[in-house]
Amino acid sequence: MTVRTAGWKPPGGVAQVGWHTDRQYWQSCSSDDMLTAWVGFHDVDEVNGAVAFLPGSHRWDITGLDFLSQDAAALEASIVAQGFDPAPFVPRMKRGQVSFHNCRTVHGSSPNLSSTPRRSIVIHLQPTTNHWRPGPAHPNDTLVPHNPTPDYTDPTIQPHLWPTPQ
Ligand SMILES: O=C(O)CCC(=O)C(=O)O
Repeated sequence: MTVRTAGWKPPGGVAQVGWHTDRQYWQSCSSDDMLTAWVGFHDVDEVNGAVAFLPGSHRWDITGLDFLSQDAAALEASIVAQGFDPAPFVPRMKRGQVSFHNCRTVHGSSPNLSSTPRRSIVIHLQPTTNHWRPGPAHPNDTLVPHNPTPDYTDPTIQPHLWPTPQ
């Protein structure tokens, strides 16, 4: 588990987070079964940029989808062309509530159209089998010991939340 401050979404309708999966940023992890826990410090909804999810997308084969594209309409068209549903689910959440998403779930968030910042924190969870592999570094890699490569097992940084199944 790694805690990482994430969300400072200023008011004014500028910042948005485009569709993406967290897996695409965690290339240096061996596991496909990581989770993100997202916690808002405010009530969130469509107005102040709640995180939106594409239901079931953790099961999609996304190799044909270009999440780095700046063209949202083209990306949506390619989602449809692959036979997937681009209709998002936007959970309205009270401050302090937690949402969990699989690292392969496609998600993003819209601009904050309210008059106050939207702040949040994210917690990254990994199975104990996860280990470093060569790949583009993630900021989490700077938080963990290196022995000599990033070591995702240090319980000081990565506490166990659930015992390893016997
Ligand atoms: O906080 C947001 O608006 C987006 C968060 C997100 O995409 C993530 O933590 O993976």
